[in-house]
Amino acid sequence: MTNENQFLKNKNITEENIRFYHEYGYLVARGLFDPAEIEELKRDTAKIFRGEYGHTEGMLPAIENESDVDVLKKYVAIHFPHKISPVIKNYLFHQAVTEVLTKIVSPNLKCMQSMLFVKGPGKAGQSWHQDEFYIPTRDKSLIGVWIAIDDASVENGCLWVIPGSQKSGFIMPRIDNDSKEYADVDTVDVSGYPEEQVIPLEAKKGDVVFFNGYLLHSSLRNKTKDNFRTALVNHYMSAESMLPWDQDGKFPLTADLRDIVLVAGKDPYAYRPIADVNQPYLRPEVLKIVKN
Ligand SMILES: O=C(O)CCC(=O)C(=O)O
Repeated sequence: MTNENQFLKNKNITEENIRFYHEYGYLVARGLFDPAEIEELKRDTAKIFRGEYGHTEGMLPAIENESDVDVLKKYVAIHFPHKISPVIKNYLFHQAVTEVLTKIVSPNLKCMQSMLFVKGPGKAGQSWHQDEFYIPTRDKSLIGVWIAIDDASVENGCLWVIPGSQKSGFIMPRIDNDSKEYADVDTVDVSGYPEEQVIPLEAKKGDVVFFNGYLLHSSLRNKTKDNFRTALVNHYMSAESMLPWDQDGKFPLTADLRDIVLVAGKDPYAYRPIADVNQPYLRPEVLKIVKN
């Protein structure tokens, strides 16, 4: 995709960017996080997986003098790191990110999920999916904010997207996955899309990809020998929409899961208390089918 409107200019979102987002379902902001912010996130990643914010089930005991690389090699990702790390929590409110989100999602904005991928050498990618399959909003406002903490290339497993695939506005059925590229046992079948419409979004550390909750996306296995592909992905939606999210059956279905962080504007449901039900957990290396 050669359309320049996919890129923010000077970190500011323009009318052309907004139109591009609605047409194609994603935007790229080069260098939205500065080197000091990336360094802070990098240090925090090691701290989280070393268990310095507390033990998360499945974390292996720290070995004396173990290097960060050796620690991080053992994991794929942690979900909800913002629940334990004040650094990650703080970055949910990143000003330049919020600026973009309030223009393309809503002036009233809430975050319900963070995920920190380390994806070391050899680790599998995520099969084709739409995030609203997992996190259903009422107004199709879900958006992923994918922050590159390391350079992400085709070789180490960057994001792939199908621009415009969000436009159908429906959730596509899933079939068995037999590709070794992916950790998942199922996937959306994307063979109906022309090959040239399926594109990688390579990124340098500090770049941010914004993508719509209906956009088909995936990532391949990290095929490098010594290269991590660290990325923080935070998910946001309009505060106006309720969030009937049962976490793939983990919690009883409620009309509106209130385990959210209000990031901008007003919360129309502020009369209902905020919940704290999600706990950080390690992403397993192989993922099971979660829904039919
Ligand atoms: O970063 C990746 O490898 C996949 C991220 C993803 O699929 C998501 O955030 O929904």
